Amino acid sequence: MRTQVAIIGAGPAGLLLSHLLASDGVDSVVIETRSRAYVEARIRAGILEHSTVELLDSLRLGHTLRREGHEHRGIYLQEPGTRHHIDFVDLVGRSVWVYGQTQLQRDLGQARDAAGQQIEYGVSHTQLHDLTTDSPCVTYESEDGRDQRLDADAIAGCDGSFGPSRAAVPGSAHQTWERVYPYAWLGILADVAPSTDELIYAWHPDGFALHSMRSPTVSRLYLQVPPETDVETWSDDRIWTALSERLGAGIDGWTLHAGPITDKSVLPMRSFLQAPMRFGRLFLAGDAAHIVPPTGAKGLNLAVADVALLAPALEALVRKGKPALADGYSEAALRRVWRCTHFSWWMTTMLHPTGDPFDEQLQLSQLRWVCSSAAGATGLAENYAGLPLRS
Ligand code: RFL
Ligand code: PHB
Repeated sequence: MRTQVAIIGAGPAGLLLSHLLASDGVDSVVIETRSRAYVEARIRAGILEHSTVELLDSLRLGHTLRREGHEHRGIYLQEPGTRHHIDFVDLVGRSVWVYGQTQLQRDLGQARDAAGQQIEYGVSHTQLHDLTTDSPCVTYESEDGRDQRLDADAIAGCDGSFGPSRAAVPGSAHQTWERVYPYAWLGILADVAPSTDELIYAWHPDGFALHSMRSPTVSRLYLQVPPETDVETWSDDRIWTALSERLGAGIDGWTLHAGPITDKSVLPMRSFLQAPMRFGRLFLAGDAAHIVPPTGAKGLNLAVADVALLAPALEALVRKGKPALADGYSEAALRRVWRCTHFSWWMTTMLHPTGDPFDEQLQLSQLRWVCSSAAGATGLAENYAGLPLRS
């Protein structure tokens, strides 16, 4: 098989890239290890930045999002006894949208189906070859057990944090940075109406808690827990009691509504970055190149921002033979990646107590400054609502 761009991974980065390339007249084939049902059911991100929503609108991918998603003006930040609203619209003129990654994944899948995109699910043994030549290729085994070879002008590694693309770059040709945080999140999905109109990020001496949501009838909530936590040690009752305490039951008569928990998992927290995001004819995008802790809601949005830069670069390279944008891709993408890496680290370290009394006082001092100073609140709003794409 031959195509112009071989895309490894049918997550948001891979599917959106194939969509952007097609609108620029570039052919691609997407390969994916998991089944389509698995990819579309994976519960992950929930917040889309302003620029992500604008991009989806501009590609006519925003109808369902506009109909079923929910626009939020800002977030609540709190410490015990005090809840403060940070209004992004007032501060920086931009909002965010609550829209599950599962929903976005389905929208992208349907749009690619309508365009006749070739996507192979259920592949295995994906390997990348000849990356430093003008004709790289990917080999893999298809779902029905046949050996396949996909020749291309370029390969887009959109295969997330455990895919083979990142590892295909020789150690001598890249640098990595990593921060592993000494805590994890216990995340639940519950069939209960959210107890808040906008997300609540709560600092609490027992640990951070977050009240997010997916729809008017489904809530998504998180608790800071030790990294080695066994999910079985957290009964539903224990989870709701901890959430209720940490999220501030009693603040101005507020209460948390409990309901049936439909999903429960523990998520490790780390920052990771591999640069450059290019090796020869291999271009990395999304989680394949960088991971951020979820506190700033940046992972999915960064994946979108990467492919918004990568698509025109690949179009110029493979259709017009002009390498300038491709040569500048990594540096341009990394500016935003580092900004989001810093913001995610900043939000994370402000909100997760580690038991050190000095650090806790610094966290509270910073939180109070963000809530009381226009400069502090604007900084958070600007980063959370998202910087313009291609800035
Ligand atoms: P994905 O979504 O991981 O997709 C990569 C795809 O590559 C496939 N793959 C392979 N395909 C072929 N051959 C191979 N050998 C392959 N190996 C792997 C995988 O099966 C997969 O389908 O990466 P992508 O596209 O870069 O998208 C990144 C986002 O998924 C990720 O950053 C976000 O989910 C992060 N994230 C959040 N981001 C936000 O912007 N806002 C949020 O509120 C937010 N919350 C979250 C999150 C991530 C979470 N988890 C579990 C990681 C909350 C959670 C809990
Ligand atoms: C989510 O809804 O899953 C979510 C929202 C905001 C975050 C992280 C996760 O910062």
